[in-house]
Amino acid sequence: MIDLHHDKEHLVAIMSHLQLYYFPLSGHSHKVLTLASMLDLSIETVTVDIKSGEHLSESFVHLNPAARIPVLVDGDTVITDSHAILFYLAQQYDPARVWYPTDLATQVEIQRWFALSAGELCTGPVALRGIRVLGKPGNEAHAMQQTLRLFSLLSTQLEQSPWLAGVTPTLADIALYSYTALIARLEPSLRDYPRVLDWLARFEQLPGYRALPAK
Ligand SMILES: N[C@@H](CCC(=O)N[C@@H](CS)C(=O)NCC(=O)O)C(=O)O
Repeated sequence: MIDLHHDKEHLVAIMSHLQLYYFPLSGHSHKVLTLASMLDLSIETVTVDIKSGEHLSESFVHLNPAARIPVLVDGDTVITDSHAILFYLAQQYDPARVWYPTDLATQVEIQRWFALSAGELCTGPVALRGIRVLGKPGNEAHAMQQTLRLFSLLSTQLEQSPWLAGVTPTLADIALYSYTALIARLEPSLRDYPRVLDWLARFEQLPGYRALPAK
């Protein structure tokens, strides 16, 4: 049977010209590129060299007044913030509603993980990697404590379900995967969280999985 709705959406995706302003080492950008790859969307990347301060340029701040990458441009639509971009791509280009399912309970769970992704994930793994790998200033002990807190939360959830928002992978897993995997690679004590490591390994088997940044 031909699904006309699906075909129309697919056509929209093919005809769109998606551009992502990003930086190759950015985990927030990696989330977006992962979903695009899993949805089989073609997306042009535009590098913004945040190391040399390109994100502070007048033209970039015009695009995103918060001066942060990633930023998605889809025709006349500009979306900033990785979570808003994930939501947009899922609503616009995932007609089967795999990544942001229609049922309210799952949507609520995804929003809860988005909040943790903008909170504990940033004060923990993002900050810790920044200090250790990217030479950013910060309190390493605090970042480590926050990282352990997040791993504990992930582990408790994964005791109850194979994926963060239930029985199938969703945007919640995409939002949390990149920085969790990057920090697990760096910090040996995180190997004490086998459920989290198993979840990372499961995620890496999903069709369209995109390899992590080099460091
Ligand atoms: N909440 C934002 C955070 C984005 C973010 O922090 N991006 C970093 C790179 S990964 C950035 O642009 N940093 C620029 C700066 O540090 O001034 C999101 O999820 O997109």
